Amino acid sequence: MSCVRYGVRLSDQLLSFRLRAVLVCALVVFGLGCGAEEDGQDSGESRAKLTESGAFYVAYTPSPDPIPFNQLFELDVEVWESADMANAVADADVSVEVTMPAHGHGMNTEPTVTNNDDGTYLVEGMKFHMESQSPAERWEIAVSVDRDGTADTAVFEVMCCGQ
Ligand SMILES: [Cu+2]
Repeated sequence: MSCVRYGVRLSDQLLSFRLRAVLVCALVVFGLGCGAEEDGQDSGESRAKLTESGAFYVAYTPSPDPIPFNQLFELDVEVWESADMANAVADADVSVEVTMPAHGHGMNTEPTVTNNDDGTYLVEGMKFHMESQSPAERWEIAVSVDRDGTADTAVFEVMCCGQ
């Protein structure tokens, strides 16, 4: 909005045609830039977030990174009490459920989770056997954390594969 107001004010000052053309180009470029940024946020594949009820903060790092298509990969999952990452949660039960919601299926492998007793959890046996042709065909990695009766889940959206 401020861009538009600014443009109108400048044209009121009877700028030369050439200068106005440059200004319009700049506005177009600026607008496209903003749009691309918003698209990026919409389809953003955050690797760290609060669980749905805010009980934990979960982050993951795949290995290899980026995740390869149709090959086994691992996740290094880290769990904290809150987003400030001050206190690691080392004594939780962590489980992972992976689905491709658009197709109503999961993986063909059964991942295992090993507690490293330091707030990190190793997930082995992951494999994405289908590629995401569009954001609708994303995979979702639901990481569930259960500690002392407090259970909460963070769902990560992942496009398969590469980039
Ligand atoms: Cu599928």
